[in-house]
Amino acid sequence: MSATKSPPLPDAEPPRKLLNISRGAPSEKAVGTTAVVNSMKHIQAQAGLARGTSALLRANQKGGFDCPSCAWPDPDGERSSFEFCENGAKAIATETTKKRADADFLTRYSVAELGEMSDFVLNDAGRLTEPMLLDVASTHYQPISWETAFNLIAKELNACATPDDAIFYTSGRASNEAAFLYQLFVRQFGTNNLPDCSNMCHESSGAALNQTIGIGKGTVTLEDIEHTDCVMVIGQNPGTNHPRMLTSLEQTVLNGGKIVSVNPLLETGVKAFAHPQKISGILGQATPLQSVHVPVRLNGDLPFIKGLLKCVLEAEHARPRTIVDHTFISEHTAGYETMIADLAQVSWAEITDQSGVTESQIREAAAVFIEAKECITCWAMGLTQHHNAVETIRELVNLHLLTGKIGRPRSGLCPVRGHSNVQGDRTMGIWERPATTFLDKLDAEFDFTSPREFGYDTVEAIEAMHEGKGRVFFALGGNFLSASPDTHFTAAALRRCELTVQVSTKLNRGHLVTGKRALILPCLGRTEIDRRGDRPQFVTVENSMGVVHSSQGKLTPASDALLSEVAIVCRLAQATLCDKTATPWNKFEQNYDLIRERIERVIPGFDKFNVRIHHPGGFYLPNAVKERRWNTKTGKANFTSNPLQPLVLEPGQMLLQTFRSHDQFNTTVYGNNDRYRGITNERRVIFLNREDMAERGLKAEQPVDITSYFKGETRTAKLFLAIPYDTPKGCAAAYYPEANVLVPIHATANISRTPTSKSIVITVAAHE
Ligand SMILES: Nc1nc2c(c(=O)[nH]1)N[C@H]1C(S)=C(S)[C@@H](COP(=O)(O)OP(=O)(O)OC[C@H]3O[C@@H](n4cnc5c(=O)[nH]c(N)nc54)[C@H](O)[C@@H]3O)O[C@H]1N2
Ligand SMILES: Nc1nc2c(c(=O)[nH]1)N[C@H]1C(S)=C(S)[C@@H](COP(=O)(O)OP(=O)(O)OC[C@H]3O[C@@H](n4cnc5c(=O)[nH]c(N)nc54)[C@H](O)[C@@H]3O)O[C@H]1N2
Ligand SMILES: [Mo]
Repeated sequence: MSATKSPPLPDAEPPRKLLNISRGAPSEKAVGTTAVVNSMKHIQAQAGLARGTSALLRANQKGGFDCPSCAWPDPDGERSSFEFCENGAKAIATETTKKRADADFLTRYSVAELGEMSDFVLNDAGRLTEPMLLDVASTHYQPISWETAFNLIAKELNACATPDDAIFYTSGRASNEAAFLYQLFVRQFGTNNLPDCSNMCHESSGAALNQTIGIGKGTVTLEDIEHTDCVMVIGQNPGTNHPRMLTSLEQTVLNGGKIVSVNPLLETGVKAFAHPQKISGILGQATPLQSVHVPVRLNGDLPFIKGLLKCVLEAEHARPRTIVDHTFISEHTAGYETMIADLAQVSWAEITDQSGVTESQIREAAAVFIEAKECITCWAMGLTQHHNAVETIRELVNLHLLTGKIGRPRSGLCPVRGHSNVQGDRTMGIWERPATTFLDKLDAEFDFTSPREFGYDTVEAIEAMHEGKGRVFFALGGNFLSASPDTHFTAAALRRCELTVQVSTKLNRGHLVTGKRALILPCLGRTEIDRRGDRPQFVTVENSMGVVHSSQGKLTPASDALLSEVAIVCRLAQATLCDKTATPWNKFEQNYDLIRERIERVIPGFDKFNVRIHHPGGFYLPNAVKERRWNTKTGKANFTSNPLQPLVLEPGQMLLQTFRSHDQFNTTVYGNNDRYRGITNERRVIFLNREDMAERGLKAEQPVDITSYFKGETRTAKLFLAIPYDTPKGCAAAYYPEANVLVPIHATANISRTPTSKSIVITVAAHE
């Protein structure tokens, strides 16, 4: 093949084609039998009933595998035989599918032809089965042996002028063992360029919590949630994204607790829940969950929380020494006076104007919070993906510090994680900004000197590649192209690399938009037997509540050629580092206990790892905040001052949030429906406030184009259907990844640099 001929490039965006939409009213209750029927439909269609059911029954069981969907924890005590949810079942179905995106499939279509397929069709092609190479100027992927693939990567990596010319991404499904070895290899290679999906996810939570309470993680357990007096769910859609959380919220309510939901949308999950494993639920009887719903405007949370703080101070004034926890404040905190003084400068007019809710709505929510002796606040992407996300989360911390509702049973903070092991990956050192203490221990254990300069986060990695500074891009899982902001900018960045490599289970658009050469390295999934050395191995993961437990698949792998992620990292390290490494990669690959021994010696909290991991249900990592110890610079829990920074819109502009339908896991599209929001058979939709539609003369289901604005730049997304919806005026919503073309690469949060994909400034007009 001629190296000069450039083949046609596949489009980086999902095809701009409409399906055949039908609409109904949003659902009044979540789960129930419809969800069970739906789970079984997906399982049967993909995996077949026997293989699928056998997998489902092992999901989240002690001794089974960790569900590859979200990071919601499992009960510590007795578990039901159905510890999975509808969307977990879809994740399992998609992994255990009988379909294969094998060499036959991948050699049949050119990458340009594959690019014309929808994300649903790409994923539906099935499991990847053998390593594939897209060579320079080639139109099609071709099979390649593992050995040749590793040698090719090693050659490209070693041709880098500096190790910082290579970028190593991680998605949050990698096990602790794979993640630990991966960061070790990357640092032995000589760089801290370890961007991960967390940069786009809970980075803002980590940044806010580390500064204020000294740990970047949550401070509560499942037990705490079920027995607290109030759970505030803010900027999170548990019914779709953490469905098993509804079981816990139902328990909270049955135990007499209240749920406050703060969300521009009245999401079905928090309205009412019919437990699918209880007779009442099967009969369709639902437990109403939320007591109060506060429909804040997009990015209206900081002023809303300031309103809550004002109410707390007022109530304390009326009933002195009953609401504000003065003993806690004086013993445990710093910065109280400044915070109080700054709060006094903020007026109710600013609060209501910028939050989009009335004073009485705020007072109603505040009354529940004040009345509750104990309270837990849970949040997710609705808080983390804004320009002032870190400030907003710090303000939440202020609320809990002021009332002492932290570091004691049934009270605290709960950033609800996304990917099933995203929290564990960070614990294992997947971070572009590692702590010196961690690197020192890593160096001592493995007898090398790790680089100390911070690496690129996700957005910095894209910018670097765009400037031609990234020679090799390697991804341990995920779909960097479609998950990242500014799809076309990211595509151009990836295309400048010499080599892009992805360790994957399923085909996605990221495999089509590549560097000059590209490799797909197919790996085992969570549900599959991982036989290495003389026995089946297991891996470990950490859930949202800091519980480390084992995960062991029991199904026959999708193909004999698959390698585990651990094996891939070990072989990559050996091929690349050769005699420059003294680490026993080969032994690690044969026996994962040996990896755990090393994790124990490097990372605090893993004492007797290989013993304790066999305790049914695993073990909790230490969490100083639970004992009211604060590993912050001041040694105290820090109050902070977080000025209001409203986004100023021009006439006609609105804010757009990009969120998930009920039928996807991030960029993996399971189907084209969003049952709870009443949408069937379409993803190219934009939910709009009815008045906003009328003002623009838009009719229901009319095709529209969306333009986004940032510092004089514009971006467009064409051909979406306008859907009238109960969303606050000026607040629109569209699905990710279709809307990612609109997210400006430089629109990132202060401090955390997370893309602001929940508040994009847009206009909407009839489609041209
Ligand atoms: N089935 C399924 N499960 C998943 C995922 C999936 O795609 N599918 N993804 C996983 C991952 S990686 C993650 S991070 C989590 C994501 O879990 P979520 O954060 O629940 O995900 P989103 O769909 O982005 O929903 C954001 C929610 O916040 C609300 N919101 C948006 N902006 C604002 C705001 O400014 N203020 C407030 N108060 N609310 C706002 C939206 O209306 C929506 O209800 O889920 C995980 N679990
Ligand atoms: N606009 C917008 N953008 C967003 C978000 C948003 O709300 N709005 N959310 C952000 C968030 S919270 C996140 S976490 C990121 C997600 O970003 P990523 O984690 O990069 O994306 P995923 O879609 O979860 O990755 C899916 C791919 O992972 C691979 N995969 C699945 N299971 C495994 C496995 O076990 N091992 C390996 N090696 N590969 C596997 C499959 O090939 C699949 O195609 O996206 C972010 N992007
Ligand atoms: Mo996430």
